[in-house]
Amino acid sequence: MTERALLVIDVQNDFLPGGALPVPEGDAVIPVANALRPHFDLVVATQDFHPPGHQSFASQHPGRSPGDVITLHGLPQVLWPDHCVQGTAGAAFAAGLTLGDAPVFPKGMDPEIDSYSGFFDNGRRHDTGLASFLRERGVTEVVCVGLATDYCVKATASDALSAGFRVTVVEDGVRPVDLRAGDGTRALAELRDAGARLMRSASLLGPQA
Ligand code: VGL
Ligand code: ZN
Repeated sequence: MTERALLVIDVQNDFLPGGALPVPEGDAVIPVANALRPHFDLVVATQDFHPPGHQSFASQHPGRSPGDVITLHGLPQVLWPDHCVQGTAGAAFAAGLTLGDAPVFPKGMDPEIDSYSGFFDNGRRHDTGLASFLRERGVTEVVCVGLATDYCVKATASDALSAGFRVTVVEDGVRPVDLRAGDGTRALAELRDAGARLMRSASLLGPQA
C-alpha cells in the first residue's frame, strides 16, 4: 500500500517569474519537485483553474487593485491579478515540471469563491475528493511542495492535517508570495505549530527516505 504521497501544489506558469501572479523564485520549486517525484509511488498535482471573471480577480471589482482585501460572500478575500484562467498558458503546469501520469485535482472553478486548498474551497462548501482519493490508496502522509507557501501550500497542508494525514512541508520546495514581508515564514511556523513536519528535500532524498 502506498503510504506517502507527494502533493505538487499549483506549479503553474502564472505563479512563476514573468507570470500573471509571480511568486518570487517560484521556479526554484521545479527541480525540487522533479527530484522528489521518483521517490514516491503516488504523486498528485493540484491546479488553480479559474473561469474568466473569477471573483478573486481585482479586475472584477471596479476601483480595487490586486492586494486589496474585500469581503466576498462573508469571507475575507485578497484580490489578485487575473491568473490561471482555464485554457490559457498561464494555467498550464510549468514546462520543466515532470508530473508523469500524476492525477490532477483542479480547484477554483466556482466563479464566486476562491479555493486555496486542494481539499476544499475557502468556504468548505465543495470537497475536491482529494482526501478520499488519498485514503482509498492507503495514503497516511502527504509531502507538500509547490506554490505559494502563504496561500495554497498553507491551506492544503492545513486541510491535510485536519483530514488526519501526517504532513511534511518541504521547506526548499515551496516559495511565498510575501504580500507582507514574513508571510511565508509565518505560514511555515503556523503549519509546524499545527503539527506539520518541516524538512529539507535533501533529507527526503537520502538513503533512509
Ligand atoms: C494561489 C493566490 C491565488 C496559490 C492561487 O496557488 O497560492 N494564490 N490563487
Ligand atoms: Zn487563484
